[in-house]
Amino acid sequence: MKIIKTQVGIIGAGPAGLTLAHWLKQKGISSVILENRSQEYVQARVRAGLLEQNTVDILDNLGLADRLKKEGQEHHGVYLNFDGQRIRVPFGELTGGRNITIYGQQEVVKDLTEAWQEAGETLLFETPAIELEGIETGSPKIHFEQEGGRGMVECDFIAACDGFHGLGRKSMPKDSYKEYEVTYPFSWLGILANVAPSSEELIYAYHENGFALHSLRSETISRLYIQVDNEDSVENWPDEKIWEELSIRLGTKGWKLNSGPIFEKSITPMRSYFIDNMQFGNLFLAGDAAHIVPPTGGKGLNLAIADVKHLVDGFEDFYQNNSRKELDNYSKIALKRIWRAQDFSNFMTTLFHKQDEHGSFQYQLQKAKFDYISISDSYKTTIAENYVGLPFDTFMV
Ligand code: RFL
Ligand code: PHB
Repeated sequence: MKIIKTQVGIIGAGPAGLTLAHWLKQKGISSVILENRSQEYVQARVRAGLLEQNTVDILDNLGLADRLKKEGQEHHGVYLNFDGQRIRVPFGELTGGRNITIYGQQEVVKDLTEAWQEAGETLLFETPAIELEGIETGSPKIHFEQEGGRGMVECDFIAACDGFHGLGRKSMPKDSYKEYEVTYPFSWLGILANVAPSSEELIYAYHENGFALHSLRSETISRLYIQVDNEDSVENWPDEKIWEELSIRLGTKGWKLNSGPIFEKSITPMRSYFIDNMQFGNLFLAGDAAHIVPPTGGKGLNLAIADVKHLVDGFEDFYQNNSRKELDNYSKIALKRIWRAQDFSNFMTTLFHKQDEHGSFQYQLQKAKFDYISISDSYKTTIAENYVGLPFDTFMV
């Protein structure tokens, strides 16, 4: 049996696991990463694109942002549409110069994976963690499978960065946390298309046909989403129908949507989920393993990286000062930001999605909010500072 010894055993090579590994290395703490899927699969998985200022700064400080700085696009504002009326929320002047950057999650994953491999560090693909042992002790173990054989990681701590369906959360005793979950009655149909973006900045739109979002990946690739029913399937959405619907929902006077060949189409359900305790003994959860937010606020990946920041603080305190104080506070501090992000994501989701008939009480509340945002700098500031992400020193325990 293959036995690997390290200080922190990391499950999952998504944004959380990879960032944690690099950051620990910078602090002189060793780790290995186990990943269920193949390298090709992980690097091709299309997901997020919006990086908060904190996330960009962290990757930059780790020396992992060279390509991001070159190819990513910094945005200084966002457009909000309601019934064809468009307003802009500028970031710079409302947030003291903080911005967002558009750069695909799979590009982040690719950059971090390659840098880890180039440094000669261990990342085992197609190697699922199958069982955790001794998480309540100082020497936990991760049992894994590889090419039909078995192996084990012997470590001081386990970091479960293994996403929503991972093993980490399932390995916590059921009575060690409470679960909170909201399933929204709609989903997103997301596309990637070979066409120049029709807007330099993102557009979130409420329309009586439903929500739409215009995002982008590069000067030649657009990323767009529309609200669909939970029971809907991509077969019901030929390319022409998608472009027609996007054009209606995002439309405003004097603006035209560019259309082009669609090369990726998928449907994502909208869900808010989290647990109120992200650690047990020497097992710590980070990222989607512990929480899911609906993508309307662009917060999922950014929350995962924020968890990692607090986890690194904890491990550094442990290895440098022989203290568990920061580690013991991990859930408490991480959850402050998670609650904030749950609220903001829920706010953006309920503001822009069609939930009830056009003209209903719910609709009037949404419209009243939008009308107020359009005249109030305070409301715009609230949106801007949440959207670009609050600085780390905002949250204390
Ligand atoms: P990930 O990325 O799911 O990575 C977890 C990894 O763990 C592996 N794994 C295992 N490995 C070994 N053994 C096991 N037993 C394992 N079980 C699982 C998995 O294969 C996987 O590689 O979690 P992480 O690192 O926490 O990252 C979270 C983000 O991926 C997620 O929050 C975002 O993609 C959410 N999200 C967005 N977040 C943003 O911040 N900004 C956005 O603009 C944004 N847009 C989005 C999104 C998510 C979307 N979808 C498809 C859910 C748009 C969409 C459409
Ligand atoms: C994306 O570009 O994929 C994206 C941007 C903003 C969101 C969600 C997804 O709120």
